[in-house]
Amino acid sequence: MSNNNEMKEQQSAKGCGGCGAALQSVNKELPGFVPASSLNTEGAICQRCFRIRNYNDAVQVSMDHDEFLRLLGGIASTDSLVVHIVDLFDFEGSMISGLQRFVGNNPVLLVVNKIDLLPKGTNYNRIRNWVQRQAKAQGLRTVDVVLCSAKKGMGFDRVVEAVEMLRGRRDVYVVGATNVGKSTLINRLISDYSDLERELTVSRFPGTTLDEIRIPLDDGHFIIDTPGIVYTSRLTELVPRGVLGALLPDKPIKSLVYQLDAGQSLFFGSLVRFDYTHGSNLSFTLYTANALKVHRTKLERADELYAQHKGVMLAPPSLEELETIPAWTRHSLRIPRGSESDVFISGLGWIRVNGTSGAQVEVYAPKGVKVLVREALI
Ligand SMILES: Nc1nc2c(ncn2[C@@H]2O[C@H](COP(=O)(O)OP(=O)(O)OP(=O)(O)O)[C@@H](O)[C@H]2O)c(=O)[nH]1
Ligand SMILES: [Mg+2]
Repeated sequence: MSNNNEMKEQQSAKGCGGCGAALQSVNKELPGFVPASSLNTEGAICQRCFRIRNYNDAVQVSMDHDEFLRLLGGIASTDSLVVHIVDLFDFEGSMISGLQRFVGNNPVLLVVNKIDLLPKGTNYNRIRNWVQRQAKAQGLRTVDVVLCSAKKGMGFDRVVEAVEMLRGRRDVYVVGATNVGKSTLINRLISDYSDLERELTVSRFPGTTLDEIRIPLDDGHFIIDTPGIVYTSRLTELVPRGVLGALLPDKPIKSLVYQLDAGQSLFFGSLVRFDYTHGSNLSFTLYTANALKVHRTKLERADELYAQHKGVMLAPPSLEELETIPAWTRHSLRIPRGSESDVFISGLGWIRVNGTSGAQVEVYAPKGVKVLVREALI
């Protein structure tokens, strides 16, 4: 009995205002920990959020996948607008497949975030058409598609307009894979369009938000932040956190052009290997984070180079980090004749193959990473 009471005194019905985890003062290692003295303080945030905000700390806690699916599945029985955010830098990697099944008859607004990462001079109309075609091909029914940068504010008037028009008098659920910018987008909505004094925790590491966070709107309805879905088909979910700095762009991508003959290979650190095996001399344009080092070599030397230099000259990851990443699997890809195509590698970016007369490439990527050929984005 007294034990029970003691437990109650150490737990709170409140969720952390930053990440949504239920506040508790029992275990420092678990989500939602706060010292007992702050347990019932209005607007308290947990120690993890405090550390992320003040020290940019990378505290990792894992989210239960079933718990997440339960949360997402619950949306079907509500009357709400669903805002599905995807990351344009990892489009196929961050689309929720089968979203329709979870959200029932509720309308879906597709928000394509992080457009600030595209190279300067990108034609956004073209991108929007591309997104619409891809979404349709994947069977996603959307009431509208909006492109924006939640971080820089680009296109944000359109986001607000679409949300206001489509929600009527309903709640708004913001859903997406981890790290696509859900909390960043809601923070911008709150700070630009309401007087609420609160801030959701955002960080450069996937898995920041841990539970639903309901933020009141002025008509008695809510905008609801949700934890991101973890897809292990994204390279960014498979690598140790120390490697993320080289994978996630934080500035507009400066695309790099490589003129290659068949029989040449590119190494992206020792994370991914790209062999050009058959075709004429072609240009390959790399859209990956500027911080990621690319190394070119002859295909016949590639095995030896990797064996000798993985984790050192071919880095990141370091040798030690490499041990923790799944071994490579090989993807044999055909680039159709006469097409402008991207070889997309989820979490790494993509390689555009220009005006080809047909080509064959082989991509080696950690097992599970989504690799595919698509119509060129840019
Ligand atoms: N370049 C760029 N970065 C962005 C944009 N929006 C968000 N980010 C960055 O993406 C990272 C993740 O942002 P969050 O808002 O925490 O993402 P989230 O979807 O809430 O992530 P989880 O809570 O892990 O599911 C942070 O480093 C943000 O600064 C954007 O429009 N452009
Ligand atoms: Mg979040």
